[in-house]
Amino acid sequence: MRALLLVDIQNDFCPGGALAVPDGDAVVAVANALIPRFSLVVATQDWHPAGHGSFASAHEGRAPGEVVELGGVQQVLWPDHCVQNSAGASLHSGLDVAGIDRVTRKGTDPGIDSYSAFFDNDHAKDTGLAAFLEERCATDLVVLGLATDYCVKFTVLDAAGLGFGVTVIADGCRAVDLSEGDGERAFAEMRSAGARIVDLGGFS
Ligand code: VGL
Ligand code: ZN
Repeated sequence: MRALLLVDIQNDFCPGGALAVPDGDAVVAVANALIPRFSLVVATQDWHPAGHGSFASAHEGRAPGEVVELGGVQQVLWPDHCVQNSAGASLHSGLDVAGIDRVTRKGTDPGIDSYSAFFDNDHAKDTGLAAFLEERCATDLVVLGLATDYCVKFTVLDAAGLGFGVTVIADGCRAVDLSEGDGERAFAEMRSAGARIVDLGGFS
């Protein structure tokens, strides 16, 4: 059984948002085109408490883009984003939310970030998503969303590591591209991990 996994299609990652990904809202139409083709659809939501350790504002003298250690792993610092219950944390209003069966929230522990939909960045705690998918007999995942070089990438690497067959819809993803080429390198890493990378038009 194949499930659709929509990663962090939230206002703060779209133009006008706190951590806007260039052209981020372009993924909404791709998501909406795919949702009716799946009997199981999961969306993730980056869901940080105020003052989260991934926020530059939580580290005196630090700016977004700098790297610190958080929870024992390297952490890029971000502007405050996806604060729990804020408008920025809401799923994009254009997304067909009626077609979504379950929302997995992540990044709730202030002491560690969670790019992946499955595990915190130190892999010590899991979100429960893998158990849910197994219970629903999902063996294969089709993944798209934001951002290619962070939450999509780490979600796909963990999914492949957990044994799911993974297809990534490339034109349903957009990258932060802090360094030029980060998005393309992320697709290459996902492919090396066994993921199939296709565009919506080539998906069947
Ligand atoms: C993300 C940076 C910080 C993402 C989340 O969804 O890719 N990126 N938090
Ligand atoms: Zn975040």
